[in-house]
Amino acid sequence: MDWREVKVVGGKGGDGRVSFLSVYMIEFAGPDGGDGGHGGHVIFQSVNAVKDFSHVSSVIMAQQGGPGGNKLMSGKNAKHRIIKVPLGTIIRNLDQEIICDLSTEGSMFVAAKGGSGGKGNASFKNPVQQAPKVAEVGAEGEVFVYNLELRTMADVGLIGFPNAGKSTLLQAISRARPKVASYPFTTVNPHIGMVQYDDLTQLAVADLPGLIRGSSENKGLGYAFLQHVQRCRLLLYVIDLSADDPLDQLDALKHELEQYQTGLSTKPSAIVANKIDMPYSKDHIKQLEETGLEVMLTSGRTGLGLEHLLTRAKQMSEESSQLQDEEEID
Ligand SMILES: Nc1nc2c(ncn2[C@@H]2O[C@H](COP(=O)(O)OP(=O)(O)OP(=O)(O)O)[C@@H](O)[C@H]2O)c(=O)[nH]1
Ligand SMILES: [Mg+2]
Repeated sequence: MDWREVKVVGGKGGDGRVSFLSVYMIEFAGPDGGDGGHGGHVIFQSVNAVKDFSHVSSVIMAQQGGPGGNKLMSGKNAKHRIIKVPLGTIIRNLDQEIICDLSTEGSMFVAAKGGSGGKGNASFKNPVQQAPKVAEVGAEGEVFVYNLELRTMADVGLIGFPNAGKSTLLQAISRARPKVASYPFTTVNPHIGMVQYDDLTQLAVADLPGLIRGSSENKGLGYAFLQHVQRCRLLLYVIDLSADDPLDQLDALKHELEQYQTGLSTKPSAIVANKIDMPYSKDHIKQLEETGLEVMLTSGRTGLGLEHLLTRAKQMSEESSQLQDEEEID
């Protein structure tokens, strides 16, 4: 329920009315058809209390405006239809472009405007045409299709190929208990673990399902979760040192991120060179260090290097959040 396609339909405007007034002693008292009311908008509003899209239906229509009456009475404006969505909802159009990011409590996005009400015949009266028999029909509301998706707000994202040891790491550093097994694609949903520090601060670390070559083209499991990567402040590339050619792993991971969204692989990041306890694993470290990224040597299994990893992860994510704040002020 962290993704949904919805069609939104603004309410139709009410029709204008054709009517002529006839009162005592004046048979032709002139046109008195009122205007139609406006149709309602469909609006998305982000609230913290809502956690997923399970209550959001796939077609959402707003009410129609009321028709114009006689005696110049306007039709009723329809109420807007407000749909509550979770904080961190991203709204994309069908070209997958992000058009709105509802990340603060209470913010709203007008997804489909209602049509305006039609004018009644009274509005068409002019010196030449004293008894117009025309009125406008109400305009149709807007119709759009959007994709709603939920971005998890983790500080740190663990990115890696299946079996690299991401879940083992998360188990070792937090109380989260994602499944660990020696086959690929063990993790099918992102897990978030909270790392507790002595100074009472916390860091949310996301264990994301393994990426493979072609994930950005929707191969394997990773695609649906690449969206979560966008909001992580720090990316940790978890590289399996016991596998062939770690540098190639890193390039492939970066490539998939970049294919998914340009600029994603240039986020603040570091390399977690994992499974350092395995034989020959140290042979590849130099290669990784030459990439210019900081390399942290770890073993999720023996616990080696985890303390250093946590200290640096905290420092780096704080640095990047300061950077972000400064950018926002600019
Ligand atoms: N020797 C050694 N084995 C490890 C280490 N970390 C993980 N493993 C083993 O590697 C295998 C895969 O570990 P997982 O933590 O499930 O890997 P993952 O990256 O979460 O894999 P997916 O969920 O499939 O993407 C398991 O058999 C782990 O026991 C490590 O530091 N050293
Ligand atoms: Mg896993």
